[in-house]
Formats: sequence, structure tokens, C-alpha cells
Amino acid sequence: MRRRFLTACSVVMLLAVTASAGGRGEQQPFRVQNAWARETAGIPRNAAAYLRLTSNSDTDDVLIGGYSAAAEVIEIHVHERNGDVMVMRPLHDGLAVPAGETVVLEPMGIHVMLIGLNHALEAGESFELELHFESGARVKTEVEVRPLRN
Ligand SMILES: [Cu+2]
Repeated sequence: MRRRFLTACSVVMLLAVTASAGGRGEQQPFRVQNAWARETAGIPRNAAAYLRLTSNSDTDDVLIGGYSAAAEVIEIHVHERNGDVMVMRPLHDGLAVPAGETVVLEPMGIHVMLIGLNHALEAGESFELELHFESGARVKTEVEVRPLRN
């Protein structure tokens, strides 16, 4: 009687472990939504991408850069006022993404800078962007190119 109880118990535990392992395997550490960039006029060198990034992790992380076939270099930048002009500079320490929180990259704020574009960005197309984190996590997203005016 006692043995049967233990056996049933360990089966339940095994199922629980399997379920949580499966869940973890499917769950990405981050969710990226609304990733977009403006179409570029002429033949530009650079462009910026914006997105909403949500942490599904229970530990803090830092967005430090990325990779895209669309550009030579990916940096994380911030726009800020310097006297009368808006300037942008790289965030050398990256962008903190606290556990479970959402950060929004948007025009006139923090953005993903695409340096050395390989081709002009045309409205309606999209390109792949991989975000790199301090923890080693890598998250891919499709960036939608939107018209200059919309
Ligand atoms: Cu920039």
C-alpha cells in the first residue's frame, strides 16, 4: 500500500518535471512586438529600428547589440537633447531590461541603429534582426519597413 502510493507520487512528479521542461523550451526569454523601421530616401548609410521588448525571464538582462544582414553594424543608441539640438549616442553599457518588464524603443528615444546599410529600406518589405543580450540570449525578429509618412 505504501509502495503503491510512492510510485503514484513519483509518476506525478515526473510529469510535472516534463511539463515544466517543455514549457521552458518553448518560451523565449524575450518577446519582441511591433518591430519597425522607416523607409529610407535615396541611398542612406544608416537607419534606425524601433520595437517593444518584453522580458519573460526572472533575471535582469541587458540588450547589448545585434546582428542583421541588412547592415554592417548594429548598435543600441539613445537620442537626447544637447543644448538646442537633438543628438544621438551609443549606449556603451547597453539597455537594461529588468526581469519581467517591458522596454519600448521609439523615435526620439532609444533605438537600434543600423550602421552601413547594404541597401535602401523600402516600405512594405521587412528584414530580420537578431537582438543580442549580455546573458548570451539571442532573439530574432522581423522588422517591418513603414512609409516615411503614415
Ligand atoms: Cu542612432
